[in-house]
Amino acid sequence: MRWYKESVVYQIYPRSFKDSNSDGIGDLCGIIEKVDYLKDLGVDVIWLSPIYDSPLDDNGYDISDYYNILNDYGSLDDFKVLIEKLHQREMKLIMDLVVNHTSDEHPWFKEASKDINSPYHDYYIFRKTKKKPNNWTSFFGGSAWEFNHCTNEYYLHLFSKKQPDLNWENPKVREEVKKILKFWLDLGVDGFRCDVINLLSKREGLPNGSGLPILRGKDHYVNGPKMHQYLQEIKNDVFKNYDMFTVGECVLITPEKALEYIQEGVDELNMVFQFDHMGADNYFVKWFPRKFKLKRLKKALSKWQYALEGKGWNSLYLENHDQPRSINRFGSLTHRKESAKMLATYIFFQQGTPFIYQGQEIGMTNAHFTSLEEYNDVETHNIYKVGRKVFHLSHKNMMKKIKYASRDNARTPMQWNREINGGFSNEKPWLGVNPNYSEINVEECLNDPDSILYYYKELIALRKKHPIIIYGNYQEFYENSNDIAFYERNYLNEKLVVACNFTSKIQYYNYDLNDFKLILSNYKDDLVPQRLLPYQAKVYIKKV
Ligand code: ISL
Ligand code: CA
Repeated sequence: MRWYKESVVYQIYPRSFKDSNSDGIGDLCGIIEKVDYLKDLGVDVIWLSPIYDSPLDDNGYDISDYYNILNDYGSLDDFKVLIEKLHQREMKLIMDLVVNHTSDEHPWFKEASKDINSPYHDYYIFRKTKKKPNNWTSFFGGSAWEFNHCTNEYYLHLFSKKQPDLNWENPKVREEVKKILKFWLDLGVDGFRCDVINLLSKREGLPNGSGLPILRGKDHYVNGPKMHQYLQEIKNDVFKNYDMFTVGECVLITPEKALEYIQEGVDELNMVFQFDHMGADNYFVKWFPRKFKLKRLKKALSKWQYALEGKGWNSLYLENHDQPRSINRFGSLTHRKESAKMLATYIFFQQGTPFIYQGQEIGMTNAHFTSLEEYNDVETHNIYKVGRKVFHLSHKNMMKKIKYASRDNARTPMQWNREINGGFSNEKPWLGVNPNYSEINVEECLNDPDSILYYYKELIALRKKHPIIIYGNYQEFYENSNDIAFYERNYLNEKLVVACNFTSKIQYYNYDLNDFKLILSNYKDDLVPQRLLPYQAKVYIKKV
């Protein structure tokens, strides 16, 4: 057993969590203020989205100094206090590790882009060609190449042009990364969420990709040829010397490929974040939405449950800082509380380590912005331009897409109470607060015994009490239903059953519940065994 399997992780997006010094920006001291809130919720691990020095083109996923904290967020001393406070309470902390690219304002890139003979030039992927070296497109829209006038070359950026990709072929780059890892691990960090980790290795020759200008080139940089060599090296030189875990964000990953990284014994990574279930309401790219179908969500998650069973460990999530809020996507705004609890039940009782994204535990919903200017996210603005210029879509159409899919939907400030700006800050926040903060906030939840927050607390507590929730295997029923999700877990001499209604209508199922005991439901009464009220979730357990 490794402790990460039994943990529940809580993701903090520092800019939007809590502002302690009234500048409208969340910070480390704000997080420190809320450590007891997190402890009380029962989570074991905190994952911090990037807090390193950064010009914030991509809100910190563009790092200009790996050894320092962004001024907005505080100091290294604040960070040490945070770690200490968490460790005192037996909680752990993982950092975001962003090493596929740096900021273009990182000193390495500044040197590299000025001088072809600089030792840092080979830290990045430059090509001296008349035209763009190939037809790859960036994740944020447009070409993945930018011209650098100073050296008369193009450089590769799979994300924004202010995020040049590092050249992992260069052993010096790998040494730098190991140094960074050791620095934070020696400060007491307990692991890393590794950003787009399966993009590190680019195919030699950087050949053209095929298809539409969306993720074009992916065949040549997703799970590239040297991925295992790089990760093995890092594992052997760093990871294996610490009591820590990693979860690798792996775009476009299949369970088979994932196992090559996470299979027990291989342990290049401990878990991956996969994206299959994020396609339940779109055509694989969120800018092409389609109506949510439960069957798609279940099929994707069940596939991972079955494929990793006994071989590797799943990560379980419905939200993060890149995804719109799950109630808007898979639940219902008219049954907000019921559906938030039902979604929590559905995901939490599968096998794997659950990740809660800040605000999910109080049922926060998508942002309420009406103009493009209110959005901050670089992806949102880039995609708007691509949609208008390349695909010739109307402003109205693009705004509709953005309203549904923008990453800012999940980045609005955390709603703590009904005071100004939801108690996040006394000053105007860097990103607009959702006006629904007067109804949806932590304080309101703490005063309501029936709140989503207490339900999460109960879920976490149940997980600690019943090992079957962590270790049981997974068996799905009603897999073709678009209305209900239904699965069993089995472990030693126990059986657990989870039934969830994803509709606003009453649903029935056929399953012999004799001798089962109800251990959880999001409705107090009306617990007729084979019936589910709108968005109801029920969990039963029995000894076998
Ligand atoms: O958010 C996405 C689509 O809207 C994803 O394609 C996302 O860009 C991808 O999952 C990679 O995400 C990670 O790396 C990015 C950063 O912008 C994201 O916030 C991060 O989670 C580049 O570092
Ligand atoms: Ca602040």
